[in-house]
Amino acid sequence: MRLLVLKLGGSILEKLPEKFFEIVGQIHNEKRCLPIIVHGGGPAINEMLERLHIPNKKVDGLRITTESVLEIAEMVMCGQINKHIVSQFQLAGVHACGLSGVDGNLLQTVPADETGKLGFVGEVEKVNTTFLTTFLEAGVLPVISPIGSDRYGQHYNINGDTAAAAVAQALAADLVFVSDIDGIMEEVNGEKKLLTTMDQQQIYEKMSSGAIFGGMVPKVKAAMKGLENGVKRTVILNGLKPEDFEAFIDGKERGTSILL
Ligand code: X2W
Repeated sequence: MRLLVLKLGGSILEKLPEKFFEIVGQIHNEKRCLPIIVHGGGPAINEMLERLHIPNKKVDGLRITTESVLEIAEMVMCGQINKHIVSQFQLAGVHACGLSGVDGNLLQTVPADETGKLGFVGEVEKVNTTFLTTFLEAGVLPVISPIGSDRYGQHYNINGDTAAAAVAQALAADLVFVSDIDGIMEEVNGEKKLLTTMDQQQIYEKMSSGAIFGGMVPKVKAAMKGLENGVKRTVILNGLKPEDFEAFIDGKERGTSILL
């Protein structure tokens, strides 16, 4: 059975139409493939940090995570956002269950940065696929928030794209970044054009020219690392066009595919 990790970014969550959840639900219920959801929550974390007057800074798309930032990231993503997504799927008739990377030791995490500059930002060392498979075999749709734990019980804030790529890699699944754009666009003679594929060289060129920046950096890096390590296919798709999403599931070309 084809496994499909869907990364739902924080900036799209409020915008995703009901139809999107219905289509993923149908795909799941009809076993056309087995979806697994990994979500983010950047904008909601920003909002809560601001409300609580907690300093907030990002470096290359990664949030510097002090103890108080970690507390908020965990509260917002594992609580508010995760439960919101689970509810949306349940309304669409899917048996969904929210998990964080801490539950069942799902995302076994190490610090992302040895220098300590980023604080409690984690990177996934290992995914407990046995635990995850239990849910899939029981017909449950897992909805995963990117908070992980190390062997000492310390929790970490993991970038959502990185977490999604790690899960896709561990399951040798396809990885779809559900976005609010049709894919990566290129400007040709003043007109924006969709790039249907993008390879490693093009990505590096665009990163060094600054055309790919900020939150797009961890996304393309996660995509490339995943592809090098067993992810079958990585695509950036527009979740605001659920019919495009369904077409992709049914084998049609949509969005921007990232290639090695
Ligand atoms: C992210 C986790 C949320 C995330 C953060 O704190 O914003 C790190 O940067 P999006 O909405 O998918 O960007 N973690 C380490 O990735 O959310």
